[in-house]
Amino acid sequence: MGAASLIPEQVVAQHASRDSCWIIVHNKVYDITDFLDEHPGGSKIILLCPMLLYQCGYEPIHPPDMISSNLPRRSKPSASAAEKPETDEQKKRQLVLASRPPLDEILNLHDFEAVARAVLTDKAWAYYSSASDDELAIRENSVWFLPRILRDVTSVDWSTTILGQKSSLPIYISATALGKLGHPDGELNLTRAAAKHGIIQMIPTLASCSFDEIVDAAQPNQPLFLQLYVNRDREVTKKYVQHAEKRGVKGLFITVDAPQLGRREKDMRMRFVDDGAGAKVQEGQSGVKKDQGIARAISSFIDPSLAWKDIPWFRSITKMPIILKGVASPQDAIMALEAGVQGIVLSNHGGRQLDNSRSGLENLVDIVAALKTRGPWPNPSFSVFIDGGVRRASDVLKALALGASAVGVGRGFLYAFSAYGQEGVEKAIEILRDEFEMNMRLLGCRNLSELGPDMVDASALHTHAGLAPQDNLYAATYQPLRLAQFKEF
Ligand code: 173
Repeated sequence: MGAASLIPEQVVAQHASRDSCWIIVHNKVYDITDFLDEHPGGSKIILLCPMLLYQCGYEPIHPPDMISSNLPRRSKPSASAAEKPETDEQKKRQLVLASRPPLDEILNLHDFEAVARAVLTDKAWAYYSSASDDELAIRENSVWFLPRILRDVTSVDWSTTILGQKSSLPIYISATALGKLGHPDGELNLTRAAAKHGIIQMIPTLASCSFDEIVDAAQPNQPLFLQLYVNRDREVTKKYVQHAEKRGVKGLFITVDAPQLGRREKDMRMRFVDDGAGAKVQEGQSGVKKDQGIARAISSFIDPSLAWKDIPWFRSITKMPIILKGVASPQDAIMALEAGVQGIVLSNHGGRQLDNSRSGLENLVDIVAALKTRGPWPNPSFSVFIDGGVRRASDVLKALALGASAVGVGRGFLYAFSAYGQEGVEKAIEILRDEFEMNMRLLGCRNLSELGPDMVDASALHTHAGLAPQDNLYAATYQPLRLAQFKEF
């Protein structure tokens, strides 16, 4: 294409209103004025463009086939945008990537987190790591083991089944959005590693890769689950769910703890820092509040009216097991059982939704006790999962001892592929596998059915004092009292 057809970024930025809206995707300029009202995420977010595209990127948010399957019907690429030179941030990222510790020096999932923090862009790190408000609910660890001795633990087996599907670990990969913020292959890193190691991936509704791309990357008969954000337009949801079932998905995890996205202030503040000239477009013309983080900006399609009365409808549109993801109270757990769903995930959404909401682990004991009053336990047709804060096999074993069927790991794998791609995820799985072997031996458990509440001390489970994470914002602004000062001498 000749130089004459190159359109500078600044020119595109002038077309950011309802009357004329251009965007840049993959270095092509599109006039999408007519498409504005049909955008699933609403028109406001599009009116952030082209700034948004440069800020958080089109790629992580939209599947690659989005523009080819939607836009060309209405708007052909008008021209190519001027190639953007490599930014300082990109150059720095290349240097940091080149100096990562070798993978064999990675000993645990915290190591991945540290490497991910260094290699991710500030924006991606802020999005992935942020929790809500004061970030108090993000981690929890108050259960201690009571191991048994003198049982022949030469061979130990930590394999299991999850919703009837074989899994080499009592862990599934929980859904996390926007995988391409961390690595160019996004969620496919997880799909491929899961296939190699026999674990199950839950595909997020808001994956960067398209649903079909992920399913196509899976091996024949590789079990996959789907996480669902329910659309205000139920026809969209119905089509999506039925397509997933047709493609062989083995479980539908409906997120029920996010009628509105929590305030992730790290994520929100990144927009302040990097706005630059684009902020004018945002404030003056788009009506989208400047203080929205990435997640809030793309979540407007989620239906806050979702209610118990909708469960029979979900049952009527699919035969997949239905699991409610984000349950926190015994009353809701019983309502889920009575509503006839096949399970629940006890979760506080990785501490990203209601801050100060208790962890899945903490809620597990009361919820299992409540469920026991309503029928057989363990109940083969009703599974209880937990997620949140899991970095070690010991975290998983504690949950299983207290009655969970399996445990979801989200950020742990996200950081592994952000740092090392598919290899990182494989290494994380191998580390967890080794930890299971050692911990099961040390616990005196030969298989997972030998785990039980008698092997853990959960008496400090509700003791938040002392175990509660620090409120960093408070700590940074609080001015401590000072002791009497000596005179200078
Ligand atoms: O936790 C999240 O970030 C999340 O679930 C989400 C929801 C909507 C849009 C993007 C991410």
